[in-house]
Amino acid sequence: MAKVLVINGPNLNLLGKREPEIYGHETLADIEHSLVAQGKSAGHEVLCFQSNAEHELIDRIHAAMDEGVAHIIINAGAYTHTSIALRDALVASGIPFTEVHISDVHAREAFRHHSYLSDVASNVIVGKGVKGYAMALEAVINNLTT
Ligand code: CA2
Repeated sequence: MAKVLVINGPNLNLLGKREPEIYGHETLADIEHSLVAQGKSAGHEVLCFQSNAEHELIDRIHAAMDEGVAHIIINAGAYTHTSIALRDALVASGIPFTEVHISDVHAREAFRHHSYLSDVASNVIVGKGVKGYAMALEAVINNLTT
């Protein structure tokens, strides 16, 4: 059994409550429950964490190092486009990670086109809606099993 940590960054606690035309109708709790179930059915443990605070996201990544987390799936929200500190934490952890974005960031404003995470991510899933989280976890599970 492996541990997979799913991290969501700022404003993603609003999923399903605002801007459904961009982010869909599912709440973060819905998404987290189904990821936990998806992991469990493959024999793995999925841990979930959301914060609006950059330092809490960094602290959670640091804690993951001592917990034996095998993989991190992260939607860093707007910190994707701004945070060298988050990138440094992910790289320092040595834990491989998948970057997820619900919307197609490349079809949106220019300031969303650059990610501080993509070039150090092991996988990037963009613009698949909230299904992107399940796709990310499926790929992680397949890699853990092979
Ligand atoms: O598409 C994504 O998943 C984003 O990471 C979402 C971030 C945005 O800053 C990134 O450029 C792309 C914004 C998260 C805001 O989440 C909300 C969810 C529901 C309602 C309002 C905001």
